[in-house]
Amino acid sequence: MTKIEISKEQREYFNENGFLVIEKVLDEKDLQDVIDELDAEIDIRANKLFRQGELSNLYEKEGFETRLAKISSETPKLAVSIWNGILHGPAIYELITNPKLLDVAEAFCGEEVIASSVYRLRPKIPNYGYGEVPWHQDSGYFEPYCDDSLVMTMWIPLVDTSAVNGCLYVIPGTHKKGVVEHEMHGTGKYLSVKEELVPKENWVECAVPKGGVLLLSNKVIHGSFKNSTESVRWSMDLRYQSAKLPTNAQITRMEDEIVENIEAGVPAACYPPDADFLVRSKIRKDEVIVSYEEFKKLRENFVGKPVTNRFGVTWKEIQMDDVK
Ligand SMILES: O=C(O)CCC(=O)C(=O)O
Repeated sequence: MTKIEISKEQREYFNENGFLVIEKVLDEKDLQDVIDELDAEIDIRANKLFRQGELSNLYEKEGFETRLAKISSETPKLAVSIWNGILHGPAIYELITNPKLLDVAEAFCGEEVIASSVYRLRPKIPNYGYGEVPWHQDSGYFEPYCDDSLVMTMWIPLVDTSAVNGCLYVIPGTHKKGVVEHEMHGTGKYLSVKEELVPKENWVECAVPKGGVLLLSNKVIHGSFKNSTESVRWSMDLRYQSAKLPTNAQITRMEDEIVENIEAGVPAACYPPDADFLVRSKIRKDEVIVSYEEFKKLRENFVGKPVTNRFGVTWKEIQMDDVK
């Protein structure tokens, strides 16, 4: 397989703006396995809701882009039950460890690449409030200790995205100004940059086509708005960092790597609630997670620590209790 190369111009663009769109990274097959896995989950969960009398129709004739939208017009329960990082099937594991994505991660984060379980599945349902993600910096959610390091998000659409179906918007250059104050968003489900701190101009619409990847710095302000179509805007956001940073991945630590030190204020990981794992390495080849079974075990057995509450507000990710 040919290695994905990042040009000098792309690197400079990312450093200058805090984001970069790369088209045609993933091919149809890379994404189809994830789509098939999601289709199968939707089918199982729709049948359960149907048997429980919470759904009047299975909408079996609808495709990937519309079935969950139809189901959600009757109940948000199915969408919420697969939202965020709940699912961890084999295709999701294959996507996180896809060599093309790891080439990109390596180009920015270095040779020792850690993937984080703080990956999220986001089926943005038409006209569903929680689907809009307010302006934020990912670092607002992470440990302050990692503010000045790169924890890269790769935002991966599973369908073509545009302003109409709720693509991402970024405010270029905001990653250079540090982490600004966030508050709890009205939904109680997200942090959002305080309104007066959000630049009012130069919002860039990132209409990423399927197969493309949007790279985001952990400090660039970004968010997404309403989906005004009748289809679901499906996407996943994955995260990668260097093993030199704090990480709870079970790996041998090298001399130049930062390990947890409570007295010195060094956290266990940049996002301690979720499990990190080594996905590419030159010096610890034997410690790379190479099988779905290992990944699954890690996801199921990991007990995380809370993240420092730096803004004094508590928020709770969307969960089933919200849709009773
Ligand atoms: O997918 C979205 O709408 C929001 C994603 C996001 O904010 C993120 O990946 O940090």
